[in-house]
Amino acid sequence: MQIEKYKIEEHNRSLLKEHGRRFEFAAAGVTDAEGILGRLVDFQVAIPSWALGTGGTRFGRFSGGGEPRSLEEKIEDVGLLHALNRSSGAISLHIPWDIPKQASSVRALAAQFGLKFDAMNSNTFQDQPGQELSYKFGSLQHVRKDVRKQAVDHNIEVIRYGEELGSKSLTVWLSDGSCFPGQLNFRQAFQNTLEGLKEIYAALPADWKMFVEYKAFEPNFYSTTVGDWGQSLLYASKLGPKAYTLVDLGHHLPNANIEQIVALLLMEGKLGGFHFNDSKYGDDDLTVGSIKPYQLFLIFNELVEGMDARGMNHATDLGWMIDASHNVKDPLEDLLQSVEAILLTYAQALLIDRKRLVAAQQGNDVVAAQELLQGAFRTDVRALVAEARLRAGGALDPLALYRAERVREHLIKERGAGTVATGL
Ligand SMILES: [Mn+2]
Repeated sequence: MQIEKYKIEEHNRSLLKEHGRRFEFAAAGVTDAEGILGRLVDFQVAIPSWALGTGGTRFGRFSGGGEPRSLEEKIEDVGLLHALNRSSGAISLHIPWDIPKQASSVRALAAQFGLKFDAMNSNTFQDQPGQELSYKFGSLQHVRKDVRKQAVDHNIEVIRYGEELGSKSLTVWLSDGSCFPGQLNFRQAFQNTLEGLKEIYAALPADWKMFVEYKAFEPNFYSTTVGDWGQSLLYASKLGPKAYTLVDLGHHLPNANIEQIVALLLMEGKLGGFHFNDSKYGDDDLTVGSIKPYQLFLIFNELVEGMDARGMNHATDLGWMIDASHNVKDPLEDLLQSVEAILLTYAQALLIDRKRLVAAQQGNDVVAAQELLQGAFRTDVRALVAEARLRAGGALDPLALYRAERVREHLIKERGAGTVATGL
């Protein structure tokens, strides 16, 4: 299913007058509206292939129908999102769920939709059918050398698939850890993992990055071998300049100060990638901005400040990706909401008056600092984001157009009501 260009233009025409009024008002209240619009147009968020189907939990999975049945259909779905919002210009694949049978045709299909291949993701948290050795007791940390080797070989295979597609990074998330005290020797688990990561790192092409993603708990509930940003940074530092820490918003203990983590990782030049989602309790993988939008804003504040301090390009120097998946929404609507939330928050962070914030900090003016941050957070930037989308050729209201075009009904008709996309 694709949405024709003229449909988007028709939709925009019907909303243009009202939008113009709102945009004029919003732009008048902003110092550098054109600069912000340019940055919004450039900012692209990768869509993970596993978010295109309904997410499940360990209790159940409720498919909404019309889920993509193949890698090609996943690419089509991301292409559809990108046509609507012009900000979802990349797809992140997971091996073995998305093994490209013919890389050249998969590449061509993605290019047709204007999509790039973002980070490749390996999987040693499940056993695959026919797999020789089990990851029940971990992969890279495993006490047995042959299991570790199998996990290393898999990651290298993922890099090779990525090379064929034009990806430039590998994300390694390990579920390794232990469920009970005494189960694991922590130092040995760390050393085994480091040794395996080094072998994978050695197989990286020269222009690739490797992201070491951490997570506090789940599926292991006593210890996790890459459990927090300190451990990830330790691995990344020992590995070398192509290795970075990846922050997933849902992978912290409750109330962790993620914005401070982001600031320090950027300071060290070791923040490489970012996974967006939102949560109330743990790794809930809810829609970005649905639970704690102010926290997201504070994180974006540090991202913008920290990237500017190092002269980094906001759009290209970090890997931005959504990593969410859940049970109750149409996944494509959910992704439109998430991308919108990210752009709104990014725009708000760009509004912050940096000079005045520094002055408030230097003068210990706590009240002024808070006023500056919350002043930006409380600014309605929806018309700015919509204008950026309009200029990039997208829809003024992507969600409304998605519904008006009855996309899900079409997908169900085309693919069937009982399709289940590969993924969790
Ligand atoms: Mn993640």
